[in-house]
Amino acid sequence: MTRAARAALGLLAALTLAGVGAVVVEPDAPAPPLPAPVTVVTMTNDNRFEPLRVTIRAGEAVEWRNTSLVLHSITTDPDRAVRKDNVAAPPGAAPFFSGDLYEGDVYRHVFVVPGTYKYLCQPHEAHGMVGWVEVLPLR
Ligand SMILES: [Cu+2]
Repeated sequence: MTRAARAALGLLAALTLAGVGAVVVEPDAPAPPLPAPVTVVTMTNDNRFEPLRVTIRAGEAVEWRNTSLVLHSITTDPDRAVRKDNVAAPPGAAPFFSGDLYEGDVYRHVFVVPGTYKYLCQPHEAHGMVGWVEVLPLR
């Protein structure tokens, strides 16, 4: 490979990692790593998850952003729920807990096990602050 071709490939890889442009791969070159898609859910001043339900594929992440002035959290852990039916996860999925999320904080979780997850915000469970993540199996 010429130096120019190598430089062009390097630039393409950098643009790809930055989420810019199409991926061009030479037939004999290994595919550059693509970042897994991230689905964003915001946590609002009126104690809601927006959107309420998201659907992703196994191996993808959901990123919760506290865009409010209020403390929120995210958990699927039944031990942190007042009502156990406010959380759910498929068999084999370990419960998770974000910890306290203040204004501007971000929490990301990668979902590996397909199935339906129901999660809550611990400070606002009584206000009905719950949400759902549907994780589809790999194609
Ligand atoms: Cu909350």
